[in-house]
Amino acid sequence: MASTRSVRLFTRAKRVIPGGVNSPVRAFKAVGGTPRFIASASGARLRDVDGQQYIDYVMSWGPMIHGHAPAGLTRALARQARLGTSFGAPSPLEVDLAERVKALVPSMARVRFVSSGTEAAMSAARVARGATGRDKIVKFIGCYHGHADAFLVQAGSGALTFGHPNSPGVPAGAVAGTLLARFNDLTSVEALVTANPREIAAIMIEPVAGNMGVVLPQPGFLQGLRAICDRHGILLVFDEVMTGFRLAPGGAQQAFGVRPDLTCLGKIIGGGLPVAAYGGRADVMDQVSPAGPIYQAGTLSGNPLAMTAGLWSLKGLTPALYKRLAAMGQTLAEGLASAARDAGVPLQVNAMGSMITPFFTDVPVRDFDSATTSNTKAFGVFFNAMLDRGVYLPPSQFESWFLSGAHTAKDIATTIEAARAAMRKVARRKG
Ligand code: KE4
Repeated sequence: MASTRSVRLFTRAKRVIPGGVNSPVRAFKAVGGTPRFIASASGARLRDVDGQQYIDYVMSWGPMIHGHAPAGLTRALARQARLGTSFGAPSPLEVDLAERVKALVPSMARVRFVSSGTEAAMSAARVARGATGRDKIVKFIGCYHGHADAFLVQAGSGALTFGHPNSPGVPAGAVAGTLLARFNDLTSVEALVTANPREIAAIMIEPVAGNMGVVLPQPGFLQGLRAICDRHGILLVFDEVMTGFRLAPGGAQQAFGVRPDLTCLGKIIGGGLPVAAYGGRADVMDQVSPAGPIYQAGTLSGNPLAMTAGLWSLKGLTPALYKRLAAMGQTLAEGLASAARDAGVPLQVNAMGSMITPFFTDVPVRDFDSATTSNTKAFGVFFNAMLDRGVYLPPSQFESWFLSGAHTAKDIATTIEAARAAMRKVARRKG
């Protein structure tokens, strides 16, 4: 049952904040019930305002790869806060972090910090247009690149969850240059390139999609995009806001060995503080103001408090961490599949490392169309049954679960036990 304090807070919140939340997917609308208002978090756990604890698989939608409130991070932030939180002037910390990012993601010869993944993606698109002199961008149905106008076309994440992937308020002109391809379908990309000769500035993609739920690139798909871009003078942009530092220290581009021209980063890069970045080839990025004419700016970009969190977050990306995350991810994925099988619930589990999505469908999920065959009612029953058992999942079928270095084998075992009971409940509800 929802905690009473959360119910009262949600009522208050809705009087002053649209839908009572500051980001739609948090509102539990897709799964029903009252969002839990969180009082504190530590390690792999959240504690709501009534003291109820949960094993957390949202992890702030990805940033907390080391878990919540690690002591080293909170100490570093306390120290920096006493030295100042934002100067509006260059500081050594942003140079340190930019060098660290370049060392981990070698394709990023230049890095520009911004404060959200939305800013990173919209800036990367502008730079691609400015550098090529072309206006059109290819995106993939079901991928999400933040809420900038040009990308709110058949977008994923919350836009998909609430069924308004094309938002009101986005003028037709803003999306006229946005072309839609299908994930894992190179033919759909080639058709757009043929139909728009020398007009496409960039192909932008989540190299492992997370915003229609986790959807992996089929063998050769990313390599195929690279070849199409090379043949047609198109920039390949990897939106690694979610996959960056998550799937490997160098992100999906390291994991799959495909080098994009531009990359967007977010989430883990800020360790839970508002940091995102875009960057890539020097000949492209050196056209960004003030080095060049393409304008982009931000009051809090590179602020020392956020840079401190980012530096701490990236320092801890050790091989041992990724080994543990991959092992726990595999155990959890197998446990979910087994729980569904034993309960007779159709389930497809897509996973890579510490990103997982159980789709409530018997159709293998390889793109938006197959993802949307999922039974979202069944997911809602599963979600609430897990929440009642102290496991906090992303409140949408079309999101990725995230693990952290703070999760333990015991947490995974507890989660699988809860999933066995929750799957039996789904089966009874024929949700
Ligand atoms: P933000 O503007 O929310 O920082 O980043 C936008 C963004 C861009 N690109 C990718 C690949 C992303 O996953 C995101 C944001 N991800 C969602 C979770 N699916 C954020 C959660 C939310 O909207 O509250």
